[in-house]
Amino acid sequence: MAVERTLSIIKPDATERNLTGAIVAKFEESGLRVVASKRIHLTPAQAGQFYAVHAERPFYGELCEFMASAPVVVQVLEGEGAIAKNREVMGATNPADAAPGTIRAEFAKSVGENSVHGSDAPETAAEEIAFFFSGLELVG
Ligand code: RTP
Ligand code: MG
Repeated sequence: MAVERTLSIIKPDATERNLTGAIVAKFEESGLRVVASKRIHLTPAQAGQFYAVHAERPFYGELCEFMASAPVVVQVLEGEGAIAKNREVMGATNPADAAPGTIRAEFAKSVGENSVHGSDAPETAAEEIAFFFSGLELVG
């Protein structure tokens, strides 16, 4: 399988509860490598731009408000099949459905406040990485 890069966000519910290290440990234990990382506080407009694909969904307003409610940690993860591997480590969107041992099973508070984001395909991964990082900030 090819080496890929994917965009990860540790969401406000997790940064607020000091779970950044525990979540990064899960990524690293799975074999993913952190090749870029920064802590930022999104504005509601920036969150809205990032999640524009969900603009028509009923939870969009709530999602943008939540993502701007506290700092997030945005990271680029690299590894063999990184996009699928990251989503496996995250677990299902709704923590009630997430497999035991996954980040969302262990840490997520609800389907909305679910601790992490991960890109879902190579095209979205490339777009999402470029949204947050310049090429100079990616250090393999
Ligand atoms: P993400 O994009 O954050 O990695 O999560 P995902 O692919 O598992 O889920 P997606 O369907 O893309 O939804 C994006 C985020 O919107 C929030 N959400 N809230 N209240 C709700 O019913 C609901 N559904 C989704 C979650 O924060 C989800 O991760
Ligand atoms: Mg998604």
